[in-house]
Amino acid sequence: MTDFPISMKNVIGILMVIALNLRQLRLVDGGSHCAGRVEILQQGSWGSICDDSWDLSDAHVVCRQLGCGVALEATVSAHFGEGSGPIWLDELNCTGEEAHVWQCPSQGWGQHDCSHKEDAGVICSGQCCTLCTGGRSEEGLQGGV
Ligand SMILES: [Ca+2]
Ligand SMILES: [Ca+2]
Repeated sequence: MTDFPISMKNVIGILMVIALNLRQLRLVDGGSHCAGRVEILQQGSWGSICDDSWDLSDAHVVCRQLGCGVALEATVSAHFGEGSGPIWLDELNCTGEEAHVWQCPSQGWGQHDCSHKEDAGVICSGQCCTLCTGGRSEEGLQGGV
């Protein structure tokens, strides 16, 4: 057991990465895991995203993150019903290239001027394209995204 190169510092670093990755994303009340109200698990609470500045670029990041292809529609005004937890993010300004939706510029966790009447949602193209082709060839299907 002398060749065990991971120091305690490394272990703590790894655990912190794991803890950060416990943040989760889901779509609810849309009838499929690829459509619905956007909810993020942060600090142990599922919360929603405000529809201010919510558009297809933001929605694309959500769809890709979930393995659901591309976004067909970014829905606003609680199209999929109102959430009940915190409103975690507002004024999202994704370029569409982010790997995780919480990496997009926003006002910051919990910083918003919204109510759940403004919960953002998304309708994604679905899981088939990603699973069947390995992930990248879904681009172009939607022409002009
Ligand atoms: Ca936006
Ligand atoms: Ca706002």
